[in-house]
Amino acid sequence: MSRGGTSRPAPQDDYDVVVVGAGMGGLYTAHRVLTIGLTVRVLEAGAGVGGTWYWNRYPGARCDVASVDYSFSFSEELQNEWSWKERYAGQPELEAYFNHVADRFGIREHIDFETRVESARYDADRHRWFLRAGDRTYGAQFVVMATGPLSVAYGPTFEGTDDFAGQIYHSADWPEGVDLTGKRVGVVGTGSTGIQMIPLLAEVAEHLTVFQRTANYSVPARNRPMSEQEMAEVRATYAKRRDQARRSRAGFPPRTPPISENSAMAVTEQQRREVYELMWEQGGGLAFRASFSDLLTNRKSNDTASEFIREKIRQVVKDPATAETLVPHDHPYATKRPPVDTNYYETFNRPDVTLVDLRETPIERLTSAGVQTSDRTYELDVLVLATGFDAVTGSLSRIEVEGRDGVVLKDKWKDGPRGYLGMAIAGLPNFFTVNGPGSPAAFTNMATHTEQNVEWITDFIGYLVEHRIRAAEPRPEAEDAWTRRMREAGEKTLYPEANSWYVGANIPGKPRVFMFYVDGFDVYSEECDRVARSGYSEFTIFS
Ligand code: N01
Repeated sequence: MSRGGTSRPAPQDDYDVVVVGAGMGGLYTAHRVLTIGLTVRVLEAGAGVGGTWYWNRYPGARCDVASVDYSFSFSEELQNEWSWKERYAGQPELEAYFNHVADRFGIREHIDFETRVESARYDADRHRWFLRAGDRTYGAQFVVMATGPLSVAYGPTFEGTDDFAGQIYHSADWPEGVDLTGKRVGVVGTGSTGIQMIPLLAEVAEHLTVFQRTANYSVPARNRPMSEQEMAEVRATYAKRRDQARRSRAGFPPRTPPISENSAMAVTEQQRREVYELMWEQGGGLAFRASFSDLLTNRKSNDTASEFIREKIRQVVKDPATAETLVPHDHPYATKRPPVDTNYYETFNRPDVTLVDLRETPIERLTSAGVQTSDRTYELDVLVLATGFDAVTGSLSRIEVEGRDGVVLKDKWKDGPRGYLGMAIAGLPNFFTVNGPGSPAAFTNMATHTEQNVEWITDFIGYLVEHRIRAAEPRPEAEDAWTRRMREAGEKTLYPEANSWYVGANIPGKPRVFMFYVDGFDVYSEECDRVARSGYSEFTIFS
C-alpha cells in the first residue's frame, strides 16, 4: 500500500475543503466555508440531505430534543421564518427543515449525492487530501468528516437469515412505502428506536411480537402540537435562549423548573418523589435525567430514579409477569441513552402484542416461518431490526483513512478512539471530525454541540488560510492528555456499568471504551475557546 508522500493521481475535483456528510454538521460546515470565501464540496452517500433524518424513516422516528432547540441558531432570519409544528419534530418535519436550509443558503449545489467515500489519503508533499468515491477522486486541503455518530446501522446476523420467507427491515434503512397493515410483525430491540416504533407498529399489525434482550427505562415524551403563539413567544426570546444554551452544561436553555443542582440524596423522599412526578408529567427523557445533579455519578441517587420508573411500569402494565419482564434490572437508569415514548408500556396491555424475553429464551435462528427461540417459533411476515448502530467510530472506521507517515486511522483506533477535543487527530493533518469521539456530543443537545464544533473547525480553517499555514494537527501529548481526561471523567460516572453504544459494548468485538467527554459542554467549549485564543498552541504547524 502506498503511504503519505508518494505521488497521487490528479483529482477530478479540487477544493479547499471537502466535507463528508450532508446532515446537520455537513450542511453548516459547507455554509461556513462558503461564508469565509473558500471552495467546498459535500459528499453524501444518500440521495438527499438531513443525515440521521434522511435515513431514519421508521414509523415514529422523532427527535427527543424540543424542536425549537434542535435547530440552527446561526441565522435569525431562518429562526424567524420556520415554524415548528410539534414540540418534538418527527422525521418528515426535520427532513423538510434540512431541505429548506440546503436551499435557503444555496448549499445544495455544492453537494454530490449518492457519493459514498471509500478512502481518504494524505499526500504529505503536497499537503493535500485525496478522497475516493467510486471512480471519482476529490482533492482538498482540508477534510471535515461530518459523518454522524449514529449513521452505520448494526444488524445482528442471525443464523438462517436467508431462509426467512418474509421481509427484514432495519430501522435506519427503512424503505419507502412499507405497509405493515394486517401483517405479523416482529421487532428485535428495545432502545430508543424500538420504543418509539412499537406502539405504532402495534396499531397496524395483525400481531406484534417484541423480542427484548434488555429491559429499558422509558419516560413519556408528552409530544404535542406547537401553536403559532408559542412559536412567537420563543422567537421573542430566541437570542437569549440560544445564548444560554451555548453556555450551559448540556447545550439546553434553562428549564422550568430550573435544573436541580441538588443531589437526590439532599432532599427528603417526599420532595424527591414530587420532582420525579413533575418531570414525568412534563415529559422528556433528557429532562428527567437532569432531575437531580448526581443521577449518573451516585449509585444511591440513581437507584431512586430507577425505582421510580420501575414503579410506573408496574402501574401501567396490567399483566404482572409482562410488567416484570419490562422492568429494567441490570443497569442503572440513563446509563443507556434514556428513551422517550408515547404509550410504550401501555402497548403491552394489548391482546395482539406479545413480549418475548430473550434472556429467558434466546433467539436460536431464523427459519422460513419466522424467529425460532429456545422454546418455540414465532411466525412472522416481517422482522424489524431496531438493533442500533456501530456508533461514533463506525462511520470513520469504514473509510480507509491514511494520514501522514503511514498513520492509518483504523489501526490507530484498534483499542478505542483517540483524538483531541473530538475534532482533530494526531497524524491526520487538516482532518477534522464533527461530533467525534472525545467530544461531549451524545450528552448534549446535538444541535448546540454541532454548531459549536463546526464553528470551531471552520474558524481554525480560516485561521490557517489567513496565516498561510499549509497544515496543522494536534500534538501527540495534547491528544494523549485529552484522551486520558475524557476516559477518566467517564470512569467516575455510572455510564460504564451498562452495555451501551456509549462504550461500544453493543457491537461484538468492538473495544469497550468510554467514547465521550462527560464533564460538561460548558467546560468543553471553554477549553476549545482557550485553545483557539492561544493561537492553537496544542497543534503542530506545517508551514
Ligand atoms: O439502538 P440501541 P437504537 N439480539 O443500541 C437490541 C438515538 N436515537 O437505534 O440492550 C437481541 O439503543 C439491544 O439490546 P441490548 C439515541 O441516541 C434517538 O434504539 O443490547 N437484541 C437494544 O435493545 C439512541 O440511543 C431517538 O441488550 C439486540 C436495541 O437492540 C441511539 O439513537 C430515537 C441484539 C438497540 O438499542 C440508538 O438507538 C431513536 C441482538 N443480537 C434513536 N442486538 C430520539 O431522538 C441489539 N439488540 C428519540
